[in-house]
Amino acid sequence: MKIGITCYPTYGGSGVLATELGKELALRGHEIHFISYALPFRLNHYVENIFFHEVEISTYPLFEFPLYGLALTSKMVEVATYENLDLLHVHYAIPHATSAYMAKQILAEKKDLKFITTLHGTDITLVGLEPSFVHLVKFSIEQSDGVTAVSRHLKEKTQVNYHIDKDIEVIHNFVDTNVYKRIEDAPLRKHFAPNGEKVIVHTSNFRVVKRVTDAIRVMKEIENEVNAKLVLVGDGPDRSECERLCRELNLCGKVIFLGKQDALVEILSAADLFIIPSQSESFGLAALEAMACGLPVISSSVGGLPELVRHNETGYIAEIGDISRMAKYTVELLTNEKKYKLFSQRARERAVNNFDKSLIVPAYEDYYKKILEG
Ligand code: GMT
Repeated sequence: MKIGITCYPTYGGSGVLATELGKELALRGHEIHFISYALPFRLNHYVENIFFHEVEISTYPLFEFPLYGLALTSKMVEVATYENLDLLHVHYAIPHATSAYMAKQILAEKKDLKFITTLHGTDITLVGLEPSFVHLVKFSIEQSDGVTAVSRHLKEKTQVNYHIDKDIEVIHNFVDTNVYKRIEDAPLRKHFAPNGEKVIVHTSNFRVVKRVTDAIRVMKEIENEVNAKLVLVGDGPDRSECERLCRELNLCGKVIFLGKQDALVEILSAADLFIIPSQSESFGLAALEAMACGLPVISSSVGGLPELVRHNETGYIAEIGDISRMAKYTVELLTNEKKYKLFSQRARERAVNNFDKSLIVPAYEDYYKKILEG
């Protein structure tokens, strides 16, 4: 198939998933055309069958705001026509699904361009619900030839919040468990924990919904019970507040801010536990990547996280903001070696047996075929 993929190219789960999907589809012989305003950051080496088309946004004195959605539509029309695309697969509804709908209409007389929209999270649970977007999001989802959601929870939220009874296919996030696997005796460990400390890790884009400050408060609560370090990977709007909180709680020596990093497997391999205390999380790709590296997960109970984390098997789940419970679970896992080993092994197994790319990518291929066959 010749598939156009549109996603946000910067840090974020939807862009990561879209890029990894495109790379895997290309390896399986499909021709993939990424259409976005910049090269997706995980597309960092040449892959046969992958092409990139940059959306250029012209500035003009009358345009006080960049017209990205329209420029994207134009580029989609161009690529679909000249590369003879079979379908467009857009990740994150706003504005990608709307641009795809417009491209489809523009091309209607020449070809029946199918488009599939994958819903990822805040496009549905947060931004999409804003009065300035809600009608557009509902319309664009309803007009999509196919819609997938990354969890059962997100599917239900979409149907209820937008009063949509369209069929939505649930296709969970995936990970390449051959790449995401623990490096034994990871060299980074001695940098994070030179005195044999336990290492807790969190990766995110530091938006307020991620509640990174909860991870720091958990650190404070366990301070006297476990000798541990907290490694924070990523950057975003809440980072300054997190750094301020560390100073206030006198945790500066125990919390390491790494900022944005590419070497995730190396970092995860140097850690013992992953923490994801989010207020909203449609699936939790970051937690899946950690589980694939053998890390048990302490998570909040929101969204699709319970579809990934098995309470008392591969980690523990607590209510949003329940710092004491998260701290109790953290201590439990970091002080009980037998339990830790079992959880770690089960976390890896769950990633391999349920969310490996070899299981999920064919589900996308089958869905493409179903939509193309109408
Ligand atoms: O935060 C978002 O909604 C945006 C999105 C992204 O681009 O980072 O993240 C979402 O998509 C991921 C991939 O499907 C999911 O694993 C994340 O759980 C989800 N984030 C949220 O729902 C907050």
